[in-house]
Amino acid sequence: MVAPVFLVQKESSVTKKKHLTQRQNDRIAANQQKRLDRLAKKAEKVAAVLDSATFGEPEAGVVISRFGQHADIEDSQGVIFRCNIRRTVASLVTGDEVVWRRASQIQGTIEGVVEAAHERRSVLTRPDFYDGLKPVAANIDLLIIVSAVLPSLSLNIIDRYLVAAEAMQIKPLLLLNKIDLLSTEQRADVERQLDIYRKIGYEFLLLSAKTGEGMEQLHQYLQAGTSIFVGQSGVGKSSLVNGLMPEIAAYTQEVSEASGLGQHTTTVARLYHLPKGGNLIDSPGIREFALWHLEADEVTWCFKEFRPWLGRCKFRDCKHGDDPGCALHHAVEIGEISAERLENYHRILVSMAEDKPSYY
Ligand SMILES: Nc1nc2c(ncn2[C@@H]2O[C@H](COP(=O)(O)OP(=O)(O)OP(=O)(O)O)[C@@H](O)[C@H]2O)c(=O)[nH]1
Ligand SMILES: [Mg+2]
Ligand SMILES: [Zn+2]
Repeated sequence: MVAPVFLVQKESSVTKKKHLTQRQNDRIAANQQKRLDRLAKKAEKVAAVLDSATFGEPEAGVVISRFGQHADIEDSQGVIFRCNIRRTVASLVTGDEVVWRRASQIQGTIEGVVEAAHERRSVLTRPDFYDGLKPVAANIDLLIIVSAVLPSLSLNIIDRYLVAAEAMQIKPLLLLNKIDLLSTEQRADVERQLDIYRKIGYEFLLLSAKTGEGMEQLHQYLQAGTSIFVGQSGVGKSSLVNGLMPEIAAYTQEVSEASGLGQHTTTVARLYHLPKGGNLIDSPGIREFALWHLEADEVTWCFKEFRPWLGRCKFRDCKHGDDPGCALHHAVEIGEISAERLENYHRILVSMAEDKPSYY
């Protein structure tokens, strides 16, 4: 099933789906109206604050986190200021480079205002069922796809993320966490499964945030540029951040105790500077990365090892299913493409068609 966290259930029967689609549409419209009303109210408040405040000279800054109408902006000295965002700033996410001005007097919790955002080098987006394609983080150099080996290793989910990484042209790194939970045989089995990716040219790391195994290697990948952890909730993204930066672990603990939830679930993306260099963004877990926004042809292209074989099928409109003379199937037979990858490719195409919201 393809769905961001808070999503509707997949409907199996066609009639049920039609019925629900109408209900979904009504709900979407109602929710959108509510959201617009809320936003308008907030914008009024923000405008009132901005009108009554005076600001210093424009400065350069980086977005550490974004919360609705506010953003935490880091100045060139590494100090963080909570800022309002001008309505003229169309989109602002963690990692964005901005021009901002500090308030001459703090207004409530607001210490400045974001005036403009620079053009992005890269952007991580994900399709939201209600809002369309939404940016998650900007100026990313390395997309670290975090999975946990237990309860089970899902190559299908990994393949979805790899498609997203290829589509966004951001270099991926596969990271398998919680290997402390595996027996020697289970570990050998996982390594064997991952060999598929090694052959394609994707790098992967096995590690444990719990025991610290593999953390040294991870450090090396993170030293340059900005990396982001993505993956399902509970795979251990925040635990890895804590392992990399022990000094912030206490902070995370405090926050979660204060919330009384007894859980650490991350709710907004946040950028950290690593002590050995490089930036790391921790992001909230998502169930699965939807790929509605891609065309079937694009998905095919995003299976990197398929590329040399494309255009070589007997039929120009080959769907690479059981069509005769399919070059991809030939490549599977001679061991150049893994059967699992071709299978997951078809699963992705099927799920894209099934789960796409009606207005996409
Ligand atoms: N055994 C074991 N458990 C781990 C490891 N890493 C994390 N965990 C546990 O897995 C659970 C989830 O960890 P988090 O770091 O909160 O997961 P997350 O990916 O940040 O989750 P979200 O913020 O919801 O996306 C916690 O109970 C951790 O203690 C590991 O290497 N080994
Ligand atoms: Mg987390
Ligand atoms: Zn084919």
